[in-house]
Amino acid sequence: MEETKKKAVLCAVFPQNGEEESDISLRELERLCDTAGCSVAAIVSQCREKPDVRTVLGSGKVQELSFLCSTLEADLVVFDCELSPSQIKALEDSITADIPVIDRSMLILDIFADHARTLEGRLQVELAQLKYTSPRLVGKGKELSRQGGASSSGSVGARGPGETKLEIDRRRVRERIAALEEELDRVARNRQVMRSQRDRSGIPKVGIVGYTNAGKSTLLNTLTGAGILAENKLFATLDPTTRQYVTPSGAKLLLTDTVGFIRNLPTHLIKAFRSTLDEAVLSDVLMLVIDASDPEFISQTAVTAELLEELGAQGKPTLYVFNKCDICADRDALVQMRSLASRSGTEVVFVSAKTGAGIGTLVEKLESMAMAGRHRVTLMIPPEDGAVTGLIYKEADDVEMEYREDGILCRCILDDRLYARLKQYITEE
Ligand SMILES: Nc1nc2c(ncn2[C@@H]2O[C@H](COP(=O)(O)OP(=O)(O)OP(=O)(O)O)[C@@H](O)[C@H]2O)c(=O)[nH]1
Ligand SMILES: [Mg+2]
Repeated sequence: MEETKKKAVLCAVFPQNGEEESDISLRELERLCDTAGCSVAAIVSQCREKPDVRTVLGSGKVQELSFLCSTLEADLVVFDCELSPSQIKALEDSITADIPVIDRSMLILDIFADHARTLEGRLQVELAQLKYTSPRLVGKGKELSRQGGASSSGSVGARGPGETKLEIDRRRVRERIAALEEELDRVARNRQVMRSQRDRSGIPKVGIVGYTNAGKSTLLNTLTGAGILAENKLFATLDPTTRQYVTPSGAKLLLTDTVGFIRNLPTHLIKAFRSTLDEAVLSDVLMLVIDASDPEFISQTAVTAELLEELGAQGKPTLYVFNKCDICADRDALVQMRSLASRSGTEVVFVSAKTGAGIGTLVEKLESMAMAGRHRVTLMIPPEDGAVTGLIYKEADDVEMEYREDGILCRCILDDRLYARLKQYITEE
């Protein structure tokens, strides 16, 4: 399929001393292109204190870009930074070849559009595209006005938001945005109801979070045989998946895998996926998965931590899972992380979701974190104290009652307070 791949020219500007960071970001942009089914034909980057207001790159570089696009027969141009609608128009006008210019966020949204499977995921992507992409699709609207939605990969930059034609006027875009927001609200309320039903089961919830491609889905598959698509692509997972996992000692946990994080993810994109991210963030414990084989794992972890804070998940008990230890090159960095973690009291484990190494330790740690302040007990309640069963039904979790001649045998999970109160009945824990 190599010959059908679209050819992209990537562009970036960076300030003095910013070259290294820009390179890292560009390498990631290359991977995003690959995920979207494009190959990178050339990279145009320029050191500038400030991006040009009109065309980001300086005029000489724009000429070079135009020349490259023509000679390489490029199909699209992707800027690593955010572009305004007028910058896109100016750039498209300056490039001789009749090809679209898009930015990193538009590319990410294209990938999201391809990977969204659930109704909620699709609605979220369409809404984000209408809000972000549609005002930017100006100059080259002609070719970009195809129908969107479930198109196959490789159509990057050639897709409009959702099923909306780009020619539709602003009023209709506004109406569609309002309708989508309403629909999403309804879906989110449903999710809320499902969430509170699950809450009542009292099973601790574990959110699997981390940078894209860290191995979150692979880890959930290894633990539960969930059969989730895990691949060497960015944003393989868009919709959250929850699976119950029973630890070898019998504790039940609900594990949720969700969309990964990436650097330079605009805040409004995060907001668009807020309700699915909440699924992971509103859990009792977080498993923060890190690709320890990636030379950038430290900065990726910083990005993840920052985004988690933005989502209001700071301070939650977090288990740092250093994954892909089977192919980890930088052992020294790992040793450093381990000693740093032990000094700061952070919980860390080193695993390979692929080979299963370290998974036993991970489960032990996870269980003790998730069950902290919770006691799985068996109670024997004499018939004359039968009234306490009301309290247990109301406040304990995972309750099973067995009515016997000599009293009521009850298995359940108690929090610290209830545990202290019912201590006299406990026969086993
Ligand atoms: N060698 C090795 N590869 C792994 C390991 N865990 C995951 N991978 C590979 O890493 C790639 C990404 O794994 P995923 O599980 O899809 O990663 P993810 O975090 O769910 O990624 P997104 O859903 O895209 O955010 C896949 O090709 C996996 O096979 C591991 O422990 N060792
Ligand atoms: Mg995944």
